Amino acid sequence: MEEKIFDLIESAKKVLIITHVNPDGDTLGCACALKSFMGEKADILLQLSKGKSCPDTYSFMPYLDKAKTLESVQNIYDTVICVDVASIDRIVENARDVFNSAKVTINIDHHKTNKGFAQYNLVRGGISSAGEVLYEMFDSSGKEITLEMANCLYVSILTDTGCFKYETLTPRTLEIAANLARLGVNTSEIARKCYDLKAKAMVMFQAYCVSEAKFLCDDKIAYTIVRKADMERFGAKDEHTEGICENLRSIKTVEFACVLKESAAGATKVSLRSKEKDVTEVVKKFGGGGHIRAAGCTIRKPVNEAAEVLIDEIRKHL
Ligand SMILES: [Mn+2]
Repeated sequence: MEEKIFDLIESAKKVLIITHVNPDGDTLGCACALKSFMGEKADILLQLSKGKSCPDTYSFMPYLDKAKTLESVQNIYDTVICVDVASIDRIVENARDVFNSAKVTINIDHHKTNKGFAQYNLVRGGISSAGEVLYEMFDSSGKEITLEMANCLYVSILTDTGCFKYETLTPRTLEIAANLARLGVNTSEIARKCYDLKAKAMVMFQAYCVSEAKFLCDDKIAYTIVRKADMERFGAKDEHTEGICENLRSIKTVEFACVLKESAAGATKVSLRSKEKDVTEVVKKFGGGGHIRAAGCTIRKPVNEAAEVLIDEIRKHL
């Protein structure tokens, strides 16, 4: 499949690279690496809801300033490549039309819940990051990985392994990281850009959300609610909620950590993390997906009601 997809990329005339909604380091790293490789013929699409911008953290990455948005994307692509996109519902609005009308559709991913929604699917469930999957594709092609591509792939791997912490990390992942470092990636600088240049509003807002957390079942379950009014009060942006869940999970007793975020029209977005349990089993009930220790879903209820049904479900898996 690597070879086939590589051939398709080489022969494509106009390519749209689709990142997932609420873009993270992995999807952006893959998109920038692919764009860097393909040059002029490729565009990146950022699926941002109206008035939202790409996370500031990743503004140092190349090509994102010229990325298309859901409003500006046009139906001019013969090939689309989705990167780190777990399912077709993570492609929204105009992007779905572009996807559906493309001659060739490609899906490069590592979510074990990915069912392979494109014509060509390079899906390696359980691999650390989509960036690692993409690295292997470039590596097996024999083409040179430039420093610019290496920087982008390093961002993918660094962020999706939680700084080389998660159990998806294998000797091969570390080998790849070492290869990228040999190509000239400044690993400490990238780590600093991804983790140590946070907005004050983010740190203060997260401290507040953690202080408001509720604990259940002998502190095995921890959850906190992210309310729009609180975000406004702190001047926090959507991207500033990244990391709250991991922070709660880092408490010794906590097995399940959840963040419930007030979303549009009485719906609630849920992020779920665990230490040992498979959280995809929990979010499955609500139509969600993701990874074994990190998954998400949307519950079509206001936050307080959503918290109740979610906690009821989690208790079954304790
Ligand atoms: Mn990923």
